[in-house]
Order: sequence, then structure tokens, then C-alpha cells
Amino acid sequence: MKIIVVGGFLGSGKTTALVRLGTYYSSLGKSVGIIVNEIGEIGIDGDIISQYGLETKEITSGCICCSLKTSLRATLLLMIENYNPDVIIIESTGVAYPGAIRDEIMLMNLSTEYDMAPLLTLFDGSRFKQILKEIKNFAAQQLAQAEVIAVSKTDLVEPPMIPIIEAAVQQINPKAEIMTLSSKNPESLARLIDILERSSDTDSHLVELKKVISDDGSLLMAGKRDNSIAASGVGSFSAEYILDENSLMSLNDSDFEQIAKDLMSQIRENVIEKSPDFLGHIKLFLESGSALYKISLTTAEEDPIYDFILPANGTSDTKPNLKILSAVTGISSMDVQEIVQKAAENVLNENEIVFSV
Ligand SMILES: Nc1nc2c(ncn2[C@@H]2O[C@H](COP(=O)(O)OP(=O)(O)OP(=O)(O)O)[C@@H](O)[C@H]2O)c(=O)[nH]1
Ligand SMILES: [Mg+2]
Repeated sequence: MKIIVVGGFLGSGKTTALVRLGTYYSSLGKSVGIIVNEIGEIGIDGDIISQYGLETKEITSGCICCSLKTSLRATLLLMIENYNPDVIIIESTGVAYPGAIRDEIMLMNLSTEYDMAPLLTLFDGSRFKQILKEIKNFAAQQLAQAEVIAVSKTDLVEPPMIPIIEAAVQQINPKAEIMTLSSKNPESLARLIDILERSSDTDSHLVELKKVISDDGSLLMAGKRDNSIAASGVGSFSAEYILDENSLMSLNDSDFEQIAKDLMSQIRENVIEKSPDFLGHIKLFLESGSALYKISLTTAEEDPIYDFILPANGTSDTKPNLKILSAVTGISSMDVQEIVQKAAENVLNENEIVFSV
């Protein structure tokens, strides 16, 4: 069994990369299990990944690198027991220290034989300047333990900037292997797959870890016991609204698209008012009954991105619903909550959609 841990700041492209990796391994006939961790109570990535037919378990309401380590262990053991996949891919939250997750797994003494892939951390090349301005220290901490750093979304980066970004990242972590990754470039995925075939330098990590394990098995290493969510300075809130089917009858696909857009733009405007240069990830997932809409925003400057609009697969018995997950810098969780709830209620009421929470 291969275990791959994917880290990287909010919205850096982890789920996108992981779906592509998972789909690739499945196409080879390998069984794949995905564990995805989301900071909020309501997760969205698990729903997205499941849409691709990949076996997925979601861990929500905190970070598996700090507050939810025991949930990680339980989920991993259950996945191995019930499904025993050839490949397990774990996506951390965007505010986790991914090295702590790899270390924690290594300390679990899993009874199954496994091969830990080199620790992969994504660094969003398209937000290079904003990351250095808003969250330099936190991003540097995330990068410091990586064995492979993929500068992601390079299709959005001016080519002359790429070596500059690579050099900056290499300076933060001189030992890491640096590569570029873009969902628009299949060759970059092939390179990543090659690199992940290798093994993590687990021996040297274990030697380091053993120096810092207390009698109860927990880590003592400075920095590792920090609450990564607090250290990131990110405020977050997630919510789910169950939508009454009868009140959706008169709406068509373009109405739903407009609803998702209106909601995103209201949240965006209000977040910008409190945090003009925010970085993070605001994601909306709307299941109308006949279609699925996913829309994403990762900086104050960009326009929201429609990731997909898909017909529902017809077998789903989920009620129409709207999920919103907002995690952004420079704003408190309470303020995020107020903004999201107000915007959602406004937009749903304006469209005469009856909802419950
Ligand atoms: N142009 C471009 N967009 C990308 C690429 N990878 C991801 N994206 C977009 O970036 C946004 C965030 O991608 P995700 O894969 O959800 O990022 P994430 O790291 O999983 O986000 P969190 O789990 O919320 O931290 C989405 O709108 C993606 O479509 C890429 O290589 N190129
Ligand atoms: Mg994700």
C-alpha cells in the first residue's frame, strides 16, 4: 500500500491534483482510498471527490495535523480494514502543517505494510506575491518539511516568473525537490506520479522523531504542537442549507448559476471590506436536484471560478442543498460567519427558495 500526503495552503490546488492522481491510479486497476480533511464542520471536497467515483472519507471540524490526530488514526485504520486500498491519498486542510501528518502516520505503527511517498506540498504560483505579502511565515512553515514542492497553477503564471518562484521556494526549503504542476498540463502530472513512486526519507524522519517523542507517544518538537489553525490567522465558517424542492420548481439551470454567482459576489464584497487583500478559499457547492454547481474564489483580486456544472447522476438521494465553506486571512471566524449567513439568507430569500439549516 502506498500512502501519499498532499499539503499546501488553502486553494492551492490539492483537491484538483488529488482527483487527477486518484483517477490515474484507478485507471491502472489500483484501488484508491481518499481521506480529505476540511477545517469547517461542513465539507465540500469529499462531495467533489466522490463525484469522480473515488472511495472517500471526510474528516471535518479541525485539522488532522493537530486537533484531529485521533480521527486521522481511526479513519485510516477503518479504511485499511474495510477497503484495503492499494493507494491512500490524504489531503490536509490548507491550514495544516503537512509534515506533522506524515510524522503522525509513521508513529501509528500500522500493521499493514506501506510505503510512504515523499511529502508533497503545493505552492500556488499564481498567488506567489499575495502569499509572500499575507502569509509568508505560515507558508514557509508549511513548505519547510516538504520533500517535494509543486509550484501549482503554472498555466496562470507568466513563464519568466516561474524560475523566480522556484528559486524563492527553494530558498525556503533547500532540501526539497521543486517541480511545476498545472491541471492544464498532463506532462506535469506524469512527472508528479514518477516522483511519488519514490519513498519518503522516512528513516531520517524517524530518527528525528524518536528524539522528540514523550512517554505517551506524543510529539514534543517545538512548533509541531502549535495549533496550525490559530497560527495561520485564517477565519473560517462553513454552512449547509437544505433547499425545499417545491420552491425550486420554477428555477432553471441558468437561474441556479446566477444564484451561485450572486452569493459568491456578495460574500466576496463583504470579505474585502474587512480584509482587502484576503487569501484563502471560498467555495460554494450547489446541488439543485438536476445539476451540480461548484464555484471557487481564492483571492480578493480574482474573479470567482466555475469549476464545473454537471448534471446530477440521478442515483443520488441527497436533497437539494447549498454548501458554503469560507476560510480567509485577515478576518475573524465570527465575521466570516456573519457575512456568509447574511449573504446566503439574502440570496435564497430573494429567489423565494425555502430552506432549512
Ligand atoms: N488554472 C488553474 N486552476 C487550478 C489549478 N489547480 C486548481 N485550480 C483551481 O484552483 C481552485 C482551488 O483548487 P482546489 O483543488 O479546490 O484547491 P485546494 O487546495 O484543494 O483547496 P482547499 O481544500 O480549500 O484548501 C479551483 O477553482 C481549481 O479549479 C491549475 O493547475 N490551474
Ligand atoms: Mg481541497
